[in-house]
Amino acid sequence: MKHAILPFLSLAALAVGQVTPPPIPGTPQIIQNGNFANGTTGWQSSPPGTIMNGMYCMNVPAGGSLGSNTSYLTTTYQFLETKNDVYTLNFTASSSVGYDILVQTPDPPLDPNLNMTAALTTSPYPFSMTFSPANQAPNTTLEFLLTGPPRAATVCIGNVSMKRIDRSAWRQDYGSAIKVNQLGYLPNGPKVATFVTTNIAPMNWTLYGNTGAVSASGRTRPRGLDIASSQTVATIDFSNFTTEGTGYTLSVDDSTSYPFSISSSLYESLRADSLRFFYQQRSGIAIDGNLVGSQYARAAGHVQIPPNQGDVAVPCQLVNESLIAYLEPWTCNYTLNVTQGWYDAGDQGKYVVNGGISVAQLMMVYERTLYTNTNVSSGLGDGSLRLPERNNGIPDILDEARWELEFMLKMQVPANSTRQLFNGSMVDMSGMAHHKMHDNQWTPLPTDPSQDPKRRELHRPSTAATLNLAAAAAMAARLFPAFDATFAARCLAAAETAYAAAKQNPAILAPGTDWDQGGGAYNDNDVSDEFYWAAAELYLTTSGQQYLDDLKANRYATANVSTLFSVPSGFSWGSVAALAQMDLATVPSNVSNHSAIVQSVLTAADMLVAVQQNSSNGYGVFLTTWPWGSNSNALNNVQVVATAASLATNSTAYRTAALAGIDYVLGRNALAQSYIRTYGTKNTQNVHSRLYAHELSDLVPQAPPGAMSGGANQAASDPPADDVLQGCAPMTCYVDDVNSYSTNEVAINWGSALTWVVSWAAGQ
Ligand SMILES: *[C@@H]1O[C@H](CO)[C@@H](O)[C@H](O)[C@H]1NC(C)=O
Ligand SMILES: *[C@@H]1O[C@H](CO)[C@@H](O)[C@H](O)[C@H]1NC(C)=O
Ligand SMILES: *[C@@H]1O[C@H](CO)[C@@H](O)[C@H](O)[C@H]1NC(C)=O
Ligand SMILES: *[C@@H]1O[C@H](CO)[C@@H](O)[C@H](O)[C@H]1NC(C)=O
Ligand SMILES: *[C@@H]1O[C@H](CO)[C@@H](O)[C@H](O)[C@H]1NC(C)=O
Ligand SMILES: *[C@@H]1O[C@H](CO)[C@@H](O)[C@H](O)[C@H]1NC(C)=O
Ligand SMILES: *[C@@H]1O[C@H](CO)[C@@H](O)[C@H](O)[C@H]1NC(C)=O
Ligand SMILES: *[C@@H]1O[C@H](CO)[C@@H](O)[C@H](O)[C@H]1NC(C)=O
Ligand SMILES: *[C@@H]1O[C@H](CO)[C@@H](O)[C@H](O)[C@H]1NC(C)=O
Ligand SMILES: *[C@@H]1O[C@H](CO)[C@@H](O)[C@H](O)[C@H]1NC(C)=O
Ligand SMILES: *[C@@H]1O[C@H](CO)[C@@H](O)[C@H](O)[C@H]1NC(C)=O
Ligand SMILES: CC(=O)N[C@H]1CO[C@H](CO)[C@@H](O)[C@@H]1O
Ligand SMILES: [Ca+2]
Ligand SMILES: [Ca+2]
Repeated sequence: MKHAILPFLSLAALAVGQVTPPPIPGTPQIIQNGNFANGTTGWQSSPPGTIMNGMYCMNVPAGGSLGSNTSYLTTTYQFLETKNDVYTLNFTASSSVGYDILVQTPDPPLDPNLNMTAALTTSPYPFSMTFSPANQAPNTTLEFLLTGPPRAATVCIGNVSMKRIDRSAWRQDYGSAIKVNQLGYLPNGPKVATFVTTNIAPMNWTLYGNTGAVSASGRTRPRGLDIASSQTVATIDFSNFTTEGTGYTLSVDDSTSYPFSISSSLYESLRADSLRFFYQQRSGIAIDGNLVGSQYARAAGHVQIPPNQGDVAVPCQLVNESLIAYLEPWTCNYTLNVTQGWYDAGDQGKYVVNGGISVAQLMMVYERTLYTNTNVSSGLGDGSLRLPERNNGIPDILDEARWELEFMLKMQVPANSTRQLFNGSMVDMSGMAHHKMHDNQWTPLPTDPSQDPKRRELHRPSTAATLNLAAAAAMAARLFPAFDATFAARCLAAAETAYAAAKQNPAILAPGTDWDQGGGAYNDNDVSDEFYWAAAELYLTTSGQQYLDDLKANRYATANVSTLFSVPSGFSWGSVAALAQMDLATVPSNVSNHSAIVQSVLTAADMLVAVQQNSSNGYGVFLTTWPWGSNSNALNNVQVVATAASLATNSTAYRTAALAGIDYVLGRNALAQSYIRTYGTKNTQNVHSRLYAHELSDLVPQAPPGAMSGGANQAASDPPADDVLQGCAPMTCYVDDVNSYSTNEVAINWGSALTWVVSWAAGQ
């Protein structure tokens, strides 16, 4: 029995019990002539049947096994099933001999989206089955697989009805009109809230302590229209109030904020919890319930114990699949052991490109402690995190980073391997890194990683992945020598080999067409920034002249600041020049134009502070657009401003701006939404993740404390978003629904932005 379908089985159990799920109203009927009022139109069966008392009845011969199709009833027309939508199927059925049948919506060669058993009894029983398709199925049918009664049976089926979930009653929840950082504020930091009001005159605000006593009061500052939310707002600045405490609330008129703290240890638990997300995303190791809670304990994922097919000997894509991805039949003739690493996001694929920025940000958290007066042992050192490697003599944050690095190293194409197809030619790709590895089709939500039965496949090497490996491994090579010289040397060799291979093959790009067969594309047409980053990290580690020459010849060396730092949208997995620039500015080296590099960080930060202070920005967020995963873009901009604080003489201004920029993800936003699990009164509940799809199945938990959702997406598109977010203002394009992968997924590169920022803030 595959645990991958456990949630379905549990629903099937519901169906055969005396309980039916709550009714789902409305939406168009998918099944034509489901009550057989028009005879057998739209239906076909074996053996042929007749309509009796409004039901389609067949004399099914004895024998055969569940799921085989010698006897069946099926629709003759095809219909669409949308990936990650929710459907309910109702039907009434009886059999003169009690036995189990299988109900499917088949879509070969993919697994059926609906695959549930129904236990037939002699009296007609009303079945109701709710399911959420794993894969897009444009042309599926509904099939009752009737083979298998112990004796010949008369089976009757009637009132067949299937509809999409009806979300017409959904309303956006804007939360309290007074938007605060629901975790709270640092005593010596800025304390600003945003109040949604149509009143254009200043109003009185009051800060109450947890006993209800007045702690402070003042006047709001009307700000006019906040463009990104289409809300008229005023701000409340209570920065001067510094008394630590819990349960503070702000009030204006009859509006009251959610409670928050003022505490000098405000970000300490979030620093640790943000890293716990990475531990719980680990592949290839059992997750220890003693460390993170028994509800999160799980077996090692993808270690080739059935039903897993990976990740110990993973082949390249089959040519019929790669033809769709690359328009040519690429494959390879080796397998790789690519265990370990972190699952990328809500899925269980592993991507070198996205792994690169994520592991780099974790290493930057550590490296920062070497060059600022911050002590790694507070919060990040050995024994500080809930990891299996605590107390092994190595800083825990580096232990976590190493889990991903080990995976990335394994994704490198072996030396002297056979040439591989690219653009019609056979190319030597030795030393490059495979772009990604993942299932060959999507699995349902939830799926336990150890129970994923799909074929795992390596996808074509890419220049971008190769440079991500080079950059991340080069960083590791300078951070690990004190703890594990052998590992550091292995990283350096891999980084240099990868860099040389990328120069040999500078334009093997990951195409946008390589998506939706069980994984995302992570396509990127500009790899100059990846070259710039890899050269920078290799130079900082080795002082090699070749890397410095390449760095200076790279077009990013002379690019303007907004290009280098992706201002104002924020750097991201595909735009990584900012990572290079921040490391060149902060890690000691002999780079000749060091002061110009430092100045570029300060200039980028000034541009971001200007965005924050713009009169149309009522929330103090470092964004003007809301792309997919916008919370990470906002936090990556905080990283730039916070880095400026360590480089500037007027560091207080940058520090204040960066701290205020964090408030956005913790609730100072148009929806008063804390996007971080368990932090804040109105925090995200239903992240899109196969590990944490509690909304679909009680058998799995909600996401753990510190997991951050991607957040508002002005181009949101997924089944819930398409239904409920039409015409939304960018900052409000968010729906806390497990199926909203475009607004509510979790991802390692978003978690790493959070980790960097809150690790910095915890030290303020
Ligand atoms: C299924 O049956 C329930 C209970 O009668 C009803 O409320 C619901 O609307 C039905 N759904 C469909 C898709 O027919
Ligand atoms: C009934 O089925 C016939 C074909 O068998 C079709 O022509 C007709 O339109 C159907 N009527 C309804 C009401 O669906
Ligand atoms: C029955 O199953 C066989 C083998 O799986 C398949 O080739 C055939 O098309 C199926 N027939 C129907 C009517 O579904
Ligand atoms: C469908 O369900 C049957 C019965 O539980 C099971 O044997 C079969 O493996 C399932 N098929 C898939 C593709 O999961
Ligand atoms: C189908 O549903 C209708 C309306 O609820 C009901 O009157 C009828 O008895 C049902 N037919 C069967 C065969 O269950
Ligand atoms: C606002 O506060 C001021 C000073 O505390 C007070 O004089 C005034 O009456 C208040 N206004 C309102 C509308 O409560
Ligand atoms: C905070 O206090 C300082 C010094 O008393 C004062 O200049 C400033 O206006 C106050 N700021 C706010 C927002 O009240
Ligand atoms: C891959 O193909 C090359 C060239 O045909 C051959 O020499 C090599 O042995 C093959 N490797 C494997 C693992 O099959
Ligand atoms: C695969 O890699 C893991 C982790 O490095 C290792 O424990 C395991 O032995 C390897 N398996 C094989 C077959 O090489
Ligand atoms: C690759 O080939 C070179 C010669 O072409 C040889 O020196 C080297 O040992 C080979 N490396 C591996 C890992 O087989
Ligand atoms: C920091 O000081 C520089 C130089 O005086 C100035 O240009 C910049 O705007 C200041 N930045 C902030 C955030 O105040
Ligand atoms: C074979 C077949 O029925 N193909 C259809 C699948 O669905 C798409 C989109 O709905 C149709 O355009 C095809 O004709
Ligand atoms: Ca450790
Ligand atoms: Ca790029």
